[in-house]
Amino acid sequence: MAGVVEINFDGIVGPSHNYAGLSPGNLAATRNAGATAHPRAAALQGIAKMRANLALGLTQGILLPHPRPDRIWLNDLATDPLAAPPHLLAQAMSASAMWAANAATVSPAADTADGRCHLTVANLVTMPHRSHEWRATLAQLRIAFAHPHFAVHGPVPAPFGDEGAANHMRLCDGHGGAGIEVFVYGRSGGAFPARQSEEASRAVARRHGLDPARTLFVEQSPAAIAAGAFHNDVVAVANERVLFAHEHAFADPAGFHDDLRRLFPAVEIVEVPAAAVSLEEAIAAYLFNAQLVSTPAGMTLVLPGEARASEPVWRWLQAHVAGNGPIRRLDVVDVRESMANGGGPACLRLRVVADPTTIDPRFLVDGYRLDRIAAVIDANWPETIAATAIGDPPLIATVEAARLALLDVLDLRELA
Ligand code: SUG
Repeated sequence: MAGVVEINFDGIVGPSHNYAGLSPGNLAATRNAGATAHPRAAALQGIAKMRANLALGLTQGILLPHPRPDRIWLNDLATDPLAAPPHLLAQAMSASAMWAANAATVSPAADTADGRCHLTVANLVTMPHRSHEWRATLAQLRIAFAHPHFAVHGPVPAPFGDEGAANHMRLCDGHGGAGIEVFVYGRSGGAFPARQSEEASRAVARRHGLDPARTLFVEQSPAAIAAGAFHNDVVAVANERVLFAHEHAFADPAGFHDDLRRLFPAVEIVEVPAAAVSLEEAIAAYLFNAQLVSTPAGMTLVLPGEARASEPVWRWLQAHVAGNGPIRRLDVVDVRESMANGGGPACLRLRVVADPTTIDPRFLVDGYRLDRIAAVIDANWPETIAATAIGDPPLIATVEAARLALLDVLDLRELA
């Protein structure tokens, strides 16, 4: 199809962004539980990242903050923001929808039986604060991808945990061509939950009409989950022919690599050995939670500032770029407010391969539209949220009004 490109849809950081420590197994979020958050700065950091992506020549989209607190969810639990116990209120107030990599799994049209681009909204059932995201995500996906070129699916039923694109990779010769889709699941039993179940991954592949001969189901290494890789995208990322992963990302790396080479002989596997960067260091610095993107200037890794601050990580990257490796450029962005909750550059975006003219233009941005969004954030997002203030009625009123102001500017009042 003419005009097919990869579009990164970034979740705009919502006005309720806070540090409540709601995600066991996500070490950054646990470490920062109780800290004071800066929603305005967080959202502006996200906007700056989008501007950097535009400057790289990429097509950029957005997903919007969800209604917070989630009154529908609280109502289903027979409570409301004034009466809810603190843990439920914190779960209803989370801005976790900013991590758009967990919004859905996307299979581009070139991979599917019916030639449409399929999206399955993630159920996120493992974490209570994320389990209620799917409804507001689905509402947006149905608007943004209403064109018949797309098929938008509801969530895989519980209890099969599905965390969306964060546990999915695609290797291909060019984004518009047919790809090999790789679903990475975890097995439970360790200290931390394995959020992606094999059952959910297989269900998504069936729904999307993927060719079983071009689809792989790969187990995440229990050691990676134990070290804090609560999603595969914390230890691996793929783009076009390149798989970039830590040595200990997968339970059986040799078997996975063999399968991949058999299905896609052109694959270039860049594995970072533990001897150069330990699993712990890679997870702390979010080396792999980077956007690996194709740009006119060559394949670029969009990294968080924390990766540059890590001596072993930066040394490895410098050596790779200086050598003949497939990653040609490094681009560093500051997303530290999101990082403190375990969300790096790759968590903040959902990749969709499609012709931009088939997408509702209200979900696409250029510099001018980002200026307008930034102005709304500047004027309406709280400057700080202390963990003890999450349930304060004046804060709730500010958060709700801020989101409505954004919907107005984007002409998306139907999401109110
Ligand atoms: O699900 N953090 C998110 C981070 C998600 C990162 N996404 C990807 N790796 N793709 C999570 O653990 C913390 C929220 C809190 O504790 O308040 C949180 O939900």
